[in-house]
Amino acid sequence: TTPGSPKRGAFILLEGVDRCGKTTQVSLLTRHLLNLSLATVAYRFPDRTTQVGGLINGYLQSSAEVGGVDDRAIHLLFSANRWEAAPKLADTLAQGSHIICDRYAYSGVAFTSAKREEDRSSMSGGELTLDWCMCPDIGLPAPDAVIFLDLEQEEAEKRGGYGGERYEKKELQTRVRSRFAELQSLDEKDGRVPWHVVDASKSIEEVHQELVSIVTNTIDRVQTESSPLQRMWA
Ligand code: Z5A
Repeated sequence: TTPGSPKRGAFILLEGVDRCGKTTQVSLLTRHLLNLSLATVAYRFPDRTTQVGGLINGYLQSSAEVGGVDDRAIHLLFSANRWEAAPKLADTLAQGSHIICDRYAYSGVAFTSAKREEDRSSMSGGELTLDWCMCPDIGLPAPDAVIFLDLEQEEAEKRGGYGGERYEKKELQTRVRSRFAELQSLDEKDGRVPWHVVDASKSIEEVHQELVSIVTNTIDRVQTESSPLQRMWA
């Protein structure tokens, strides 16, 4: 930060399995910060409004039985969808706005690395290892905190049956949850991006209060320490 320029905003990421309440909490948090007159922007990935996002949307909404898209190709599209937003993310933060983001690179890695059992229509061979899946996202702006909304599969299912999208299946979601845990351990070993695991089975208001406290502390830390924006897995 040069003298006179605003302190950068904090980049807060919400991750979790399907139905854990990310969308609900992102909008509550965004409203909370805006009510405090703190400039805040909500992001979500995939961003289905771009051309790349349109391809992802078509893929997610088509039946898994309809083959033809290689697992690696779709993985790279999800990553491209983040890279096309990366300059805007970095700019927004540099201008002093906070970002509350619904899914990001951790979802990218967790879902692709968990899907092989599901997507037998895939034409690609070999393993989709965590390492392989992480590579395309190396260097993206890194969040200052990951908030993982943790929800048992049985609880998630009580929130309504899964819809028709390709990844909304019980076995896949269970594997995704354990991939997230592996990514959390990697970040904890690395010691740069802190994770906060929150019990998402509590009421919307209880979860919100817990997130407000994490977000407030993260903003304080980022702005007090003037910490520079980090890069994902670099
Ligand atoms: N994906 C990928 O493969 N690779 C990538 O790189 C990325 C994503 C970024 C679409 O994502 C798919 O893309 C997703 C991962 C994959 N596949 N799956 N599964 P998406 O973001 O578009 O969709 P989603 O994340 O699955 O969103 P969602 O279903 O809307 O879930 P949510 O945002 O976590 O939950 P919600 O909409 O806030 O709440 C769900 C319901 O529960 C709703 O009725 C709420 O009122 C209710 N709710 C929320 N909180 C509570 C509490 N605390 N108690 C009770 N009920 C609650």
